[in-house]
Amino acid sequence: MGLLGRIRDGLTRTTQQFVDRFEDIVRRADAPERRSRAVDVETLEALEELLISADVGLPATDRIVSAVKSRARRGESLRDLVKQEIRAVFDSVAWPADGTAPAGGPEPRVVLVVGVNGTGKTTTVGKLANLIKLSGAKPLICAADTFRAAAVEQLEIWARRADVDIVRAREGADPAAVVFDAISSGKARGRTPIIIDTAGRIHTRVNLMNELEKIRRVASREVPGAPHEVLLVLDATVGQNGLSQAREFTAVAGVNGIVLAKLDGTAKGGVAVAIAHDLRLPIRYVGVGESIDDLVPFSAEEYVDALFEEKW
Ligand SMILES: Nc1nc2c(ncn2[C@@H]2O[C@H](COP(=O)(O)OP(=O)(O)OP(=O)(O)O)[C@@H](O)[C@H]2O)c(=O)[nH]1
Ligand SMILES: [Mg+2]
Repeated sequence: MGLLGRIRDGLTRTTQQFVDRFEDIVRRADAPERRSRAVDVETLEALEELLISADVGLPATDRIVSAVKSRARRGESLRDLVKQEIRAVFDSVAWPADGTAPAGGPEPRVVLVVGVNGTGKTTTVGKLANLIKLSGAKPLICAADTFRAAAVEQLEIWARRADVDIVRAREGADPAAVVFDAISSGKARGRTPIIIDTAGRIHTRVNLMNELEKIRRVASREVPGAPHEVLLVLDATVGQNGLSQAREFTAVAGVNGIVLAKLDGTAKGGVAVAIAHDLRLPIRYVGVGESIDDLVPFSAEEYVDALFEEKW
């Protein structure tokens, strides 16, 4: 099942409310007798309010509403205009075919997973290892959360479930040293990518953020261009707060992709649009549950369909 089905599957009642309200707006605006006219002010306001309430954020909402205003000239349906505009936001930050693209480049690839406490990092590492293994690669998990003893055990359970190798830290060890071990082990055993789980950290705590810098330094010494992917895991249920976290992490840890976890538990899925629009970062995966197969590669097309299509 694709992203579309998975999001619909995990739907909360509030997401249904969003869809219902959107349907009300477009049904009126796209009625045959109104279709060739400019969208009226009440409709624009209702749309604006709906997008803000879904956490699309002001800048992206302004862009979408402005595009809709030009309808009279284009004669398109309001539904299509909104969908096209959001697609364009996502497409403008999709990964370019350069050295950051998943295929090719120096090996092992290094994927660093970062974020504040409890957003879903460890779970994401487990699910991602599974997803990558199913695609035929041989990933290795690195347990660089040396902060909590239970963190390594939690990750070992995921490694067993996904049936992938894990390099673990001794409790209290330097996380950068564990990353070094994991990359060495990956080279020796022919494993790629190395997926690194890190401790949760508040983005405003300087010493913890410095630790990430050290991990990056060690990785870049071992493999050119590493870490190739720095995935920031955001909890979709915290909405706009995720944007300020993302700004801090991007500045210090060089985040170049987002995992939007817990999308199954929120009506605020619009935050994905705000992330792409305001931060210019691509959403790479979405988490839609707590099981091993509950991580789905992000597709702008399916995401927009899930949010804005009436057929459920
Ligand atoms: N519903 C749902 N729950 C999720 C998802 N991803 C993670 N969780 C749950 O969120 C909780 C925290 O997940 P972890 O993976 O331990 O989060 P973490 O970021 O590693 O936490 P720390 O290491 O303590 O910072 C767990 O109960 C997970 O099962 C998701 O996509 N959907
Ligand atoms: Mg964790």
